[in-house]
Amino acid sequence: MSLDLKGKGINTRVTHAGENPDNVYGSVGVPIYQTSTFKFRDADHGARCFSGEEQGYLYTRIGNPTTNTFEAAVAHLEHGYGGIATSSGMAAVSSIYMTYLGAGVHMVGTDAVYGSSRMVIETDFSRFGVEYSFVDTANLDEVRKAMRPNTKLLYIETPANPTIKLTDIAACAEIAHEHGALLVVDNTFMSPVLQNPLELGADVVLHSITKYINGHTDVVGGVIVTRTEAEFDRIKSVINGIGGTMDPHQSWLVLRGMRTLSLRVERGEQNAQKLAEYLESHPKIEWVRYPGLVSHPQHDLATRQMKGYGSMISFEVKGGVENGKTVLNNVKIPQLAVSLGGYESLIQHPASMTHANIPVDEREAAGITDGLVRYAVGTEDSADLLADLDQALAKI
Ligand code: LCS
Repeated sequence: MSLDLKGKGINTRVTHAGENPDNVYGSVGVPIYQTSTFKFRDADHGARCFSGEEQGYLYTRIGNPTTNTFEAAVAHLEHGYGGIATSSGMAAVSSIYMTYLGAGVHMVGTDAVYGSSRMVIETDFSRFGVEYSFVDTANLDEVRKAMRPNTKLLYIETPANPTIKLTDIAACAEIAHEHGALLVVDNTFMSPVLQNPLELGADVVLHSITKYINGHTDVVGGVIVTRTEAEFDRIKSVINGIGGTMDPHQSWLVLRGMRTLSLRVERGEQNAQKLAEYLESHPKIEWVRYPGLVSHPQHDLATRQMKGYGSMISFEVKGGVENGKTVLNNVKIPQLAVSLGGYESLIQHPASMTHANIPVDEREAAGITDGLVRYAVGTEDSADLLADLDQALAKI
């Protein structure tokens, strides 16, 4: 018997969502169905499974019990119809583009999205005649102005990587729907614990589960959750064909990591708030961007649409790139690496790393300046993180 999670708190839901009792041996842990294919009882059974007349697993690119358990868990946490796990976050992003875009179809996107989410449109999808406008979606007038009669997709990332600018999800859902377009939200920075875009009117939500959902810096993966069955069927059919599926072992690892999601998110946020306040009061810091600071220009929107402020901070050290490098080279606890959302703190320089594939003028127009440092705050002790940053800043 599965537990009824209706009305339960987020910690209970993260712990038990998608629980899949093993009816054969009664294992509490989810088994790994490490198989590429499934056998049929007889020819008619195979035909019925393929026609959809009977439910059954056919082939792991199309469905696998371990992966389905993970998909059901995330769909539950995002309050959606169904989940589709993918081999990477970019497989999720590209499959959504593949589903909704085509020759002569236009999309509007957040200008400061993760570098590759923008790069694949500008250099690859454009080759197939896709039209696009990347604008500052924090400014709703810019979003409205960018919409065209052939706009089918409004694609936003909030908070955006790495500017930590926010976009109003409910307002964008209204704008998209008025124009007959769909709203897709990359919810990677918040995880399903801190923000649920489908509840705010979005049609599709996606995550790079490489980040918070897995949380242990040992798996690359993605997941898509749709609000309706119709959108689920459209995207699922593209992924089945294109083949960006998550494999069963990957799904098992991610489920294992996900069970501590709410604990990690809570701890990371407590640490981030303290670090952001410390940075804000430090004389060598030019500016700090963190949604939990009252000085964040969209602090009110953060409080309205998010259930917490997350653990991503961006800041600029006075004196520009050279002084920023001194901090990157002298911190001892955060490792100098791209990615985020793991249990450990990481620090990086977007202009030369995660966003280096965006042309300089576009990158700067999107607010990703040369001096911006991104700090992904982990679950260490805040006193240790503060002392470490303090000694690094003292080296300037
Ligand atoms: N969406 C967001 C918001 C991301 O931050 C990333 C990766 C992706 C999608 C793509 O996911 P992946 O295919 O890597 O699982 N962001 C990275 C970052 O900021 N540093 O390294 C990767």
